[in-house]
Amino acid sequence: MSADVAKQNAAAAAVALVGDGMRLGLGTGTTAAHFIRLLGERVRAGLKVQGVPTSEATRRLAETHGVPLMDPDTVEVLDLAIDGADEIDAQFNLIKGGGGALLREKIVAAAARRFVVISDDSKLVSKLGRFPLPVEVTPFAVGLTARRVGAALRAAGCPRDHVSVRMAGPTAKPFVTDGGNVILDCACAEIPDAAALAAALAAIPGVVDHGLFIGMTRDVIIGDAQGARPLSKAA
Ligand code: A5P
Repeated sequence: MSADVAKQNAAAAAVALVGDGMRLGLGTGTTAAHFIRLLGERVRAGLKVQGVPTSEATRRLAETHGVPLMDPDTVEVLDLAIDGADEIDAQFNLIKGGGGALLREKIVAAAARRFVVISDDSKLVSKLGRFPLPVEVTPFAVGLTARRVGAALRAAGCPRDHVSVRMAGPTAKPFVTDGGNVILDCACAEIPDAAALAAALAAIPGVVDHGLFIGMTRDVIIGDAQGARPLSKAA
């Protein structure tokens, strides 16, 4: 079974949650792209929604599929946000930001009454941290900030503390986010206490935000070859 079919099935289950008149957060990544494409089909069939995209790539995709967009500045609350994830633990804490969109993804998810994560089962983990944790930082003094991020990983008991600036394209220039920042990818191997590391990273000057989404969702939909199943959060 291809992971893409599983992602499509998870996205289809999420599209079924969308009702007329909803204001939606539109995630970033390959799984969210399936959601946007399927949402576009429903819009063409008459569904009325407005979306807030979590990246410029998602904005372009939504426009391509005819999904109406609203100005993020005017948002008070969104009815529903749908996005993928890089890792999901049993408490539904997440690592996100593999696509470099974590800052807008977190702003949009936090503005939603309901944040639903869609995925195939490869993203389910017992402990977060095998996927390198993305941390978005200002370009100024990036080496200094990276060293402080490494110290935070060590203080949090992570077995590894390798921090590297994400590069983009064949020119080997740093990847630049939609917000004009850069991403530090943190190879930590395992994060013993994700909430504690999240707080430590947020306290470092120069860190704009990080890819740990702690306690932000109660809804995960896992797609497979046959369809999709909602997961229950462990007690
Ligand atoms: C984007 O910055 C990420 O948070 C994505 O949501 C995450 O990388 C999942 O991507 P896929 O759906 O492509 O696996």
